Amino acid sequence: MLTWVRKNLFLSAFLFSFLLLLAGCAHGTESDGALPQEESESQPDEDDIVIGISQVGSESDWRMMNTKAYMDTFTEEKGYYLIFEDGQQKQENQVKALRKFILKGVDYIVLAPIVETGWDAVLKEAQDAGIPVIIVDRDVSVEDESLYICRVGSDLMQEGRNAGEWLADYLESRGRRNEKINIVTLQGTPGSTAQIGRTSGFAEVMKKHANWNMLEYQSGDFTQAKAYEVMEYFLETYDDIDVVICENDNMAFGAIEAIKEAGLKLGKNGGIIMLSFDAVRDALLLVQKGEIMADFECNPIIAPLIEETIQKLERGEAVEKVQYVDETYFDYKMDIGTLLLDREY
Ligand code: GZL
Repeated sequence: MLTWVRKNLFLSAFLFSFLLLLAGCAHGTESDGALPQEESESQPDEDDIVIGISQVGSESDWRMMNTKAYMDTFTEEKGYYLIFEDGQQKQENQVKALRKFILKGVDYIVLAPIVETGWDAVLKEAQDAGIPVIIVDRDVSVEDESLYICRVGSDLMQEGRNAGEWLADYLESRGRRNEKINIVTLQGTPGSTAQIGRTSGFAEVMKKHANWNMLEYQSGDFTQAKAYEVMEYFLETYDDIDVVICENDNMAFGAIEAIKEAGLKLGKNGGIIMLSFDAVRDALLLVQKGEIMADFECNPIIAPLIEETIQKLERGEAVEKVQYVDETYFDYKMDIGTLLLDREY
């Protein structure tokens, strides 16, 4: 596991520096805390479409893939001038970024909101400035839904339902339909759509199974380090955990590390049943090993659908208020090796 962690730390560091390099192709300054980037001297060409993207942060493998897709899609060669701002997991940084985009008079604002609430005022400022806002990835909860044009992302509640239905089928197949099942959940960032949706979607299915017992919910904030600490606490507190739900793969990596250090087993032969969300490459390798029993995909490559939406708006065409990307799931019974061959992330 240590080698695995070292390999992945190297890979993540490489990925992060690669993205920093890539981000250099975009324009803009990191919000406080990250490496400062020079404001680009270049100005948009007359007919460039100027897009301001406010990203949540760089908290997970999923987020890195999501950011890379923006860089790969909104290129200068294709007539885009991209101003990318990393929110560093802080809403105030994202609000600052949106005000910067408004001042610059961008053509579109693309916002990946870290949490659902607290956006009404700044979205009203964008509307008053005549700048269309596209909400991406997670959702916002605002009084007036005309404050944004549309949302492009995942049906996060359905992902939670899918996980619950998969667990019900699995337990049935193992003759454990009526057995008492003790569950703990490592939740994502509190108040984020991914946390709200996955938690409530799974809870909807749990209502149909009186023998399922949710011992506790704790936030791992979508990070591996926090999840490791939370899983250590769960293992010290409960001695009969049957199922661990991790609301993203990076938290599953941390939870698995803590479970292994406690000398406990994972997997179908009497081990802890680990369910996760995102289905990034490193997690699918753990599905292949049977350490994650099932992983519910959250497609990070939403940039192409956002570009399609912007092109429609440029042509004056109407767009759907909510557009979901296609998603599936992977489990221990599947031939993950073959599936990985042509997978983008
Ligand atoms: C889901 C996205 C979540 C991912 C996490 O749409 O917002 O944020 O599941 C990421 O990996 O941190």
